[in-house]
Amino acid sequence: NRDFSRYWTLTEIEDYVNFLSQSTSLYVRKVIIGKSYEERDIYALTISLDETVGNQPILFIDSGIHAREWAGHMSVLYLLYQLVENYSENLELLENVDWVVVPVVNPDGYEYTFTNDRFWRKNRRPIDENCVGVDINRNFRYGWKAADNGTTPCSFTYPGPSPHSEPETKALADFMLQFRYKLKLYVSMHSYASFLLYPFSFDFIYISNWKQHQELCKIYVDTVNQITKFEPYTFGHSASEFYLATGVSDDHVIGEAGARLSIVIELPGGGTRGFDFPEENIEDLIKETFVGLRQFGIYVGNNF
Ligand code: 0X9
Ligand code: ZN
Repeated sequence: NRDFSRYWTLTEIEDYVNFLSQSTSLYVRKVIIGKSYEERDIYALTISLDETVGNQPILFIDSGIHAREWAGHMSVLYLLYQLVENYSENLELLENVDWVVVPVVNPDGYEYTFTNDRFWRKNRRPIDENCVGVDINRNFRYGWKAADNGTTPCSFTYPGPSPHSEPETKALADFMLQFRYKLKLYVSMHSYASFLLYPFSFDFIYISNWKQHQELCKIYVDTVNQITKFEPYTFGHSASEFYLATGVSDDHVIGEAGARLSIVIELPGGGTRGFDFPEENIEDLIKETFVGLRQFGIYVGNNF
């Protein structure tokens, strides 16, 4: 399955990842990093030209923390296609960078958006008689509940009873630690806003290397805006120019996993509610997103 003109089911995604992990032209390894609440595998693909991931600076990218943000999953799958199947055209992205990719952080939620509710966001762990799900992107330990946003279990940004209470959060957080200090750039794919965010989210404070973050955001935004068919991008500081959000992965990776750079990509919106980006445009979107992500790869290769 290599049809990038439509959305893929959870099974199709896993089949493709399994297929890619059989590559013999470079080192592609599928790592099971944990299980979801409903006991689905959560997996990563590591991609590098030599056997050891981490000999080169690592670019770590995830998608699917939020179930309904399907454009993110597809963008990451297309990136994997370019890095693995089309590697000979992308050698400059592999010679100086090792890639670690988690395409579906929240498989239970993703499945649920196909079967029950297209706009489901959280995971699928029942919390009380009435409410299901924790927002994985409020459940990370660094800055967890630093600002009380008064959420209840029914809220769509419910942070969970304690940090890393959710198996999906714990899987991602533990797995990241393996690459501590080798992690040069973390990218988390979300939608929607046509906006790039840099830390911090949990408070109105700036990260020490905010200028470097701005430089990198500007490269992505300028590159993609030249070719985009969708709402052009802007970028800015997460808490002050987007909104305050605590316990997010992009803060956690800086605060607890030693990453140097951390960026959230809020892809362009579309459809009826922004998250349901139209299928007829998905191929154009993921191709232009790859042009931006390519710049990230080149930047990491040149700067670390
Ligand atoms: O709120 C979120 O978790 C992210 N946006 S989304 O619409 N995809 O849900 C953004 C998280 C990062 N930072 C800030 N919100 N400041
Ligand atoms: Zn999101």
